[in-house]
Amino acid sequence: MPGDSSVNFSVLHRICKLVVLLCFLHIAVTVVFYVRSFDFRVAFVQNQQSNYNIPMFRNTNRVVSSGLEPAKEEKVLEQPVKKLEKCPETSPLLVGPLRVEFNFSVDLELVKKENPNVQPGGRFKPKDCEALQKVAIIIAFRYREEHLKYWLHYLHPILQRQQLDYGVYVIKQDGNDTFNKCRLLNTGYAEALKEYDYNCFVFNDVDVIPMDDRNTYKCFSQPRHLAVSLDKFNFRLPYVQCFGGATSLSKEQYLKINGFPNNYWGWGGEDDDIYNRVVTSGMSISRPNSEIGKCRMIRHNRDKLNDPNPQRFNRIAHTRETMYKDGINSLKYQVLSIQKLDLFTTITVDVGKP
Ligand code: UDH
Ligand code: NGS
Repeated sequence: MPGDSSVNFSVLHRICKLVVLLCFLHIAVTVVFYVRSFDFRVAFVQNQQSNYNIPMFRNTNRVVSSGLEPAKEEKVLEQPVKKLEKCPETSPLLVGPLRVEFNFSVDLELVKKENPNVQPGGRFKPKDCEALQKVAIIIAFRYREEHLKYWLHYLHPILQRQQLDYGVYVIKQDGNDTFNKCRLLNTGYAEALKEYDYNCFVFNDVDVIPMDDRNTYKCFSQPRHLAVSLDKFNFRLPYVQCFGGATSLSKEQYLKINGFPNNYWGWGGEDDDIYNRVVTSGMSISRPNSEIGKCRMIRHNRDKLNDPNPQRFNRIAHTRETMYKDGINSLKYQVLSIQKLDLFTTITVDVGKP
């Protein structure tokens, strides 16, 4: 019958349609599963290829939001922390002799812009290699803001080129009593160590600027005198025991001499006492040559509250007897404030009275 055959045909047509639909569905499901398993395999291969163990990956929660709905937390697998190679013994970034002048005024905002890699508190470490030393630079300070600006302007670029992992600490004596440079330097040593595992300490007068970036602000096998040829002494060492202006001591060397004397109030002699400590401890002074060791000192008048200390000659005559009683092991101070500024950390301290 013609009616029957048309019914049969329509049924057949529907069955065919269903089969085609099922086929599409099957293909779609297969594709979805295939793509998912592909993602997983890529992730697995990446993990296998990495040299690092799972703890090196930090699984952090990143907040993502389209801006229209509340931020959601999304798990993001961070890149592995790359182990950097050690920096070379001599930095390839050094340029040698530098022009150092003090006939312009320094804008610290500009210094900050020119040194974008310096972190708050005056901290820096090279990005491409692991620094050989962790250096805390300590400056004893009071009423020398203009000098400090020059120091920051010149030193930050030099220290970065020297590929050091460094921090700058300006230790400011509070109040109006006689200046005590060594108590401030000892305080700087103690406070810097609370913040980071420094293994080298540079003690730099705020008005002394190196004129050659090959004069590396790091530590050597013997305590180092860095400011060896100052312009004010016609680029000569004024006397062989001279150990002032800028020096570096490793943590070990500093502890071996029991740090610096705490009882020199006012100007003079404290650097000679440190020299005596070094020699008494069986160490010697290391120095760069007089070309590399050239430095400029900012000319200035004698500071108020830092008159020559009349007791200094008597004190340096007795370093040997006093050095193990008076030093970092007997240091007393009170921190009044710590400020992390853009280009340095400033610590204001009460170091007591004479
Ligand atoms: N310092 C201060 N404020 C002071 C005194 C000293 O910040 O009031 C710091 C500063 O880092 C300075 C360092 O301590 O660079 C050494 O100071 P100093 O007085 O021992 O040495 P400086 O060579 O001056 O700077 C010596 C007196 C120069 C008199 C020159 C007269 N023409
Ligand atoms: C010596 C001082 C040192 C001082 C050096 C340079 O005489 O503390 O001169 O001084 N020693 C004594 O007084 C015992 S300077 O010309 O840089 O002001 O560092």
